[in-house]
Amino acid sequence: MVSRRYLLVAATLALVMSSGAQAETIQVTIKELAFAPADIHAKVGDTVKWVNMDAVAHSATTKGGWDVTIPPNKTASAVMKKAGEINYHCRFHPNMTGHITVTAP
Ligand SMILES: [Cu+2]
Repeated sequence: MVSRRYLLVAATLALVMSSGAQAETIQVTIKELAFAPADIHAKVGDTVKWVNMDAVAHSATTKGGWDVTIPPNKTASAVMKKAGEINYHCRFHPNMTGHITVTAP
């Protein structure tokens, strides 16, 4: 006979598995005045985390959108809130550019 406890565990597991993918954190390294990788894919709800390995501050700046400053040897992040194609650049070094494709979760 199947125990009540077993059924509860199975039901909970099914619920967890059907709730979809967990939000992820996608890491972008900044080194020698460049974003690497410069082109990433994310889902709505995911976090993009920039890791600045340079001795100078950088930013991930979008036109009319979010603006994240990443101090030297520090990290900073932004949550992707809506689907779309995002072009970003560094406020301090405009030739530093990156791109994020954000898709529905
Ligand atoms: Cu920069």
